[in-house]
Amino acid sequence: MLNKLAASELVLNEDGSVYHLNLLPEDIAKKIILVGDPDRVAKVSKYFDKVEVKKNKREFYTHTGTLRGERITVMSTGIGTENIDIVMNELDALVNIDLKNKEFKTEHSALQLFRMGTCGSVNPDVQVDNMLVTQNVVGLDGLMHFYQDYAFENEFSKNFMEKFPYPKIKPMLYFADWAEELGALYKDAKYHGNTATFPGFYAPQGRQLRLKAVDDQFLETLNDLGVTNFEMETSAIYALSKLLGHKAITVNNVIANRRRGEFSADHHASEKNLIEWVLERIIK
Ligand code: R1P
Ligand code: URA
Repeated sequence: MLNKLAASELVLNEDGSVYHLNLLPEDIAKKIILVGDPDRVAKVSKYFDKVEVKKNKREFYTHTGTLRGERITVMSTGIGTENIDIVMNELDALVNIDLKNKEFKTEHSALQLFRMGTCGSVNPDVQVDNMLVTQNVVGLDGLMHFYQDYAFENEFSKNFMEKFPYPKIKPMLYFADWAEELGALYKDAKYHGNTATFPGFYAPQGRQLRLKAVDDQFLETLNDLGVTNFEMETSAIYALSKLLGHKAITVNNVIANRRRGEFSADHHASEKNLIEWVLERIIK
């Protein structure tokens, strides 16, 4: 690979910021909270001591400031792994590529990424309005098939790959190799689960409104293979973090129990609880 990146490959805006995130290197901290919903960004940054940077473009809203004296960024990713592809590559470019010269930096910088999201449980015993840290993640979204992958295998992945019964869907599996280092965030989560990430909210997650999903037993089948919960970003966050040399962990608030047909009675209160719970544990 050539060291100097062409203008078509590393695309920059007129002010030198990265194309979609609209950010300059000085706009982000090393510790970054990723949320799906753009409205959640201000709900997080209102806890900061002060907010120094507020920028946005499309669904990507970023606030950077300090919390208890430590620099921190919160950014919205919108929905889906295709957005995570953009977020991860452009965040990495901000710290590991010299944007002016379009050259790779010789020294690597690692980011700490915390996804603070919502999910639906497919284990009937996992209760709504509780925190679930993703230990293993199954990517059923397809993004990582476009990258040179890395080999990953453990008991969960071996069992999953062996028994996965849908030949047209090609899973890829990743895990959190940082979880235990996270102290309270990891320890205090009520659940440590195996998350499945999907390229949609309806049929891909077995929801049937007017259209039929691939299998009426989809939720039960995945739960029998060890999957705890469904959402739409973590596979790409874990996989690209691993490949790019960053640290990532997902904490999702369980807002739906799909097997019981339950949804959080007050998901706004539940979101506030998620924000306070995570902030309390990632900044001392
Ligand atoms: C679907 O409603 C969205 O909610 C979940 C899913 O992953 C998807 O992005 O996460 P967020 O609440 O972080 O957006
Ligand atoms: N987010 C999802 O992707 N699925 C759910 O069921 C709930 C939140």
